[in-house]
Amino acid sequence: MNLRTISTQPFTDQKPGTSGLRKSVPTFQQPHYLENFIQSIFDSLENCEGATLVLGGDGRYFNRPAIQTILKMAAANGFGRVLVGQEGILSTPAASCIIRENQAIGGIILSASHNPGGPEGDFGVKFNTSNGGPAPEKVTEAIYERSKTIDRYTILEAGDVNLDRAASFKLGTLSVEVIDPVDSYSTLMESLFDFEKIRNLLTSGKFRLCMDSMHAVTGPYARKILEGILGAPEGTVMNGEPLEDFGGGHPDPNLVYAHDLVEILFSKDAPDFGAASDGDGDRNMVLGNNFFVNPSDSLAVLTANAALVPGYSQGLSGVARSMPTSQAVDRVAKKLGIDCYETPTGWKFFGNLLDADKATLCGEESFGTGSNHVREKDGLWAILFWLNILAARDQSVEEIVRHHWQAYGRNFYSRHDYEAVDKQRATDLMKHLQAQFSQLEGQKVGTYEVEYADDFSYTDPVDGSVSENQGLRIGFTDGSRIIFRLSGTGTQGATLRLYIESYEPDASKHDVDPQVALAPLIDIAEQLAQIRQFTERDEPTVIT
Ligand code: VG1
Ligand code: CO
Repeated sequence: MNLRTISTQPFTDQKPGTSGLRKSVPTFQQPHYLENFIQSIFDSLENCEGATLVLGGDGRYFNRPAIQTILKMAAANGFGRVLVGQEGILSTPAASCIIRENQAIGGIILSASHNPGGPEGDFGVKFNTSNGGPAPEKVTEAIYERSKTIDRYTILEAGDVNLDRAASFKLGTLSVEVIDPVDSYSTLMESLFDFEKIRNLLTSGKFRLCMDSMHAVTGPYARKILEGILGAPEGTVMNGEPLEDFGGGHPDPNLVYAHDLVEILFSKDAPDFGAASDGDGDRNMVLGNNFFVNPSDSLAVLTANAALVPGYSQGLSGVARSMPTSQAVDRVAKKLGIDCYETPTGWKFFGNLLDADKATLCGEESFGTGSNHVREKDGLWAILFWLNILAARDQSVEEIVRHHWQAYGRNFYSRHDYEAVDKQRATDLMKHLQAQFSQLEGQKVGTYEVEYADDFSYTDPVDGSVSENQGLRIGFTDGSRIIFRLSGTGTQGATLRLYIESYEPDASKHDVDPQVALAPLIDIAEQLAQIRQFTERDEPTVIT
C-alpha cells in the first residue's frame, strides 16, 4: 500500500455554518483545502478503524474529483468500508437513510444545497453523524478546532475508482461499494406512504402533477418513484437530469428561483399539484393550481393530516419548528395535545428531539420538512406526504389549505431576503437594532405593543447544550413577530433575513395578500432597523 503523509498548513476559514462548510469552488480547489477539512473530520472521530462511511453529493461541479480524494483519504485513515452513490450521487435525505441502515459511523455529503454551482459557483462539505443527522455544534466545533492546527493529512496513492456502475472495489484495505443511490430510499418511502392510493390518483387521468428537480439531485429519485413506481406519465419530472451547474440556475425552490414551475402552476390550464426541490434534495416547495403553499403552513397541514398517512397513523410524539417558522403548527399541536418545540435555525437542532422521540415531524420556514424516518429534512418525502393527503382527501391543495385556515386561523407569514449585502453594514444593522432592545419592551410601536425583544437562545432539552445568538426577535402582545437573522449558508458578503408573522382568526380576512396583511409590521421592521439605509437596497432580493 502506498500511503503518503502530506504536510500542510491550516486554513483559518474552515468554520462550518448553518449546514456544513460552504465556499466557492475556487476556494475548495486550492491545494490541500479539501484535504485539510476532510482530515479534520476524520481526526475528530473517536475511532474510524474498520468503520463504515457513507459518501455522495448533489452532482455539482467538483463533486467527482472531491469523491476520489475522499475515498483515498478514507483508505489511508483505516476505514473499513465506504458506501458511495453511483456517479457520486446521493441526496441529503438518502445519505441519512443509508447511514442509519448500515450503522455507519457517519457520512460526508458534498453539497452547497441551494447555492448555485459550476466552476465559479459554490461547493460544500457536510458531515453527518451515526444517527444520520447533521453534526451537532459540539462536533462541528471540534472539526473547526482541529482545522486550525492541522499540519498533515494521509492519503493513499492509487488510481481513481470507477463510479459509473454499481460494483465493489478495493482501495488498499478499504472496500468501496458503489451503490444505487435511490434503492434504499425508495423502499423507505414505500414503507411510509400509501403508494397504492397515490398510484390510483396519479393514473386516474383526473389529476396532473408537475415536479421540478431543477437539474439537481432529486431527478433520479423523482423519476424512479413518481414516474416509475407510482405511474405518473413520463415528463412529469422536469429538469430531471442532474447537471454540474444546475443549468445555470439557483437550485433553490422558491417563487423567484423556481420560476419555470411557478409559471406553469400559475397559468390558465395549470396542473393540480406542483413541487420543486433544491440542490441536495432536502427542501421542497409545494404549489396547487394557482396557489402557493407557504412552507410554515405546509408543516401545519402535514401535522394536522398525519393520521391519513400509514407511517404516521399511530400518532405523533410531538412536533418541532425552527424559531423563525410561523406558529401555525403550534396551533395544531395544541389541538392534538402534543408538545411543540422551538429550535434555532438548522436541521442539526432537531436531531436530539428526534432521537429521544420527543418530536415526530419537524419543519423550517425555508422550505424544509421532515420526520423521524431519517435525520434530515426531506424534499421528496414532503411531496409524497402531500400526494398521500391529496389522494386520501380528494380535495384540491387550495381547498385543503383554506379549510386548515378556517379551522385554525391563518398565520400570515413572509420572509424577505437581502442577499449578498456588505458584511460590515449587515453586522452594524444588527447592532443598531439590538441596541434598542432594552427600551423596547412594553413600548407601543404603531398599533402594536412590544411584549419582548431579545436575542434567541436555545437550551437543548435532551443534552442541555446552549446555543446563543440565534436571531433577534421582537414579539408583540397580539402574537405577531418580527425576526432578524444573518444567514449562515451564504458565501458572498452577508445575507439578511427578515421574517414577519401575524395571526388572523377571521376567515373573511384570509384572502388578503400576505404582503398587504403584514405591511404594518414590515414598516415597523424598517423603522426599527433602517434596512434600506444599512443594506443600501430599496427592496429585498427574494420575497417568500
Ligand atoms: C438556510 C435556511 C435554514 C436551513 C439552511 C440549510 O440557512 O434558512 O432554515 O436549515 O439554510 O438548508 P441560513 O443560515 O442561510 O438562513 V440547506 O437545504 O441549504 O442544507
Ligand atoms: Co438543501
